[in-house]
Amino acid sequence: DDYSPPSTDIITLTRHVLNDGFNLAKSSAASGDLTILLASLQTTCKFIESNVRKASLINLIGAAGNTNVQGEDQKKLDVLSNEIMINALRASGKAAVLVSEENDEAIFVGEKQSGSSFETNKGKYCVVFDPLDGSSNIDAGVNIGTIFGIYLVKDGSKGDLSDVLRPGKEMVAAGYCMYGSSANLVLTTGNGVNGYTLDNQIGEFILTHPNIRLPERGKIYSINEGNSAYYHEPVLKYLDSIKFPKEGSSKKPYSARYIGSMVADVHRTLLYGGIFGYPDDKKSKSGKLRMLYEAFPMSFLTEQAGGVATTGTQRILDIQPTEIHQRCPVFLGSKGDVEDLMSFYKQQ
Ligand code: P6P
Repeated sequence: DDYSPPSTDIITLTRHVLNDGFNLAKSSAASGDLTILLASLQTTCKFIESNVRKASLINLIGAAGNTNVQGEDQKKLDVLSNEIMINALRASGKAAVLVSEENDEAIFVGEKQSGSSFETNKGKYCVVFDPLDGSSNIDAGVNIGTIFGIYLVKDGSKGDLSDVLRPGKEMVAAGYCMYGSSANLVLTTGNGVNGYTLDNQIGEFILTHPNIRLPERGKIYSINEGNSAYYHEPVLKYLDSIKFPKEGSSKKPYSARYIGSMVADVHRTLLYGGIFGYPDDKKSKSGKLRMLYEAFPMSFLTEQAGGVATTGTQRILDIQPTEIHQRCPVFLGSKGDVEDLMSFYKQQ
């Protein structure tokens, strides 16, 4: 019969990061600081998940009345998630600099906070994050998520802006937590990509998707074609090539899947393959997605899962940011598909 006894060897995220050969940044491997930082991030995700889960029940839906640095209406869940994340990361004692999509300026941990009675310890990690990406979808019950990237402060640095204005390839860890039918946390510390599912009964993220690898090619493209009128030539030619395969070629047209929530679109791309894109166009000169806390973490995950992440002409992780909220064009996904896209830029 197909009964299999419940596993008694539960691999939680914390155990997996601690013991299972994760390639932690050397200095942190000894002290376990990254593990403690990731533990505080997990707590944040559990907190946010529980609020997202019951949002409409406790009337959290709807604008909180103020707007964020992006000029978008801040939903109450945004505000809550941002505060939870900042407080948890400060309290971890492992952070030096925080950059949030919801805050105009970077936060330097360890400085006396106005109104707070306690001095928080400063750590050696910088966390850049979008506490609740895709929040415009909250009211419709569409999957949303938390995205984060982690840098080790530069040697000798006490933690300043230059520690976060660095190419994504200098990140030591990155991940997201998607709040959907279950809460899925997907993480890399530079040694592959692993997925964990939150078991609400025991409050632990359990390893459910070990060593996620992108297929060489997929059959799905994910892009907001409502922007087609503004697209540059290479994008239009690429889309044409996958929607109307050349006569006689064995290729079939790709399927279109666009959720409009980056975490959900990237999660599906990592698991099923294909290509996700938010290109620059005649209306948005640098595209829409934020470099530090959307493009970099998702590109790091994509490369660690065997995929490619490009602006169309440049590897995203190589870009040197100059401003914490700057945007960049994004194409990421299966190697074969993204390289096809890049070939249309090369023909320019
Ligand atoms: P559009 C959500 O607001 C978001 O920041 C990302 O999560 C998502 O990929 C993108 O914007 C969707 O943008 O213009 O297609 O609605």
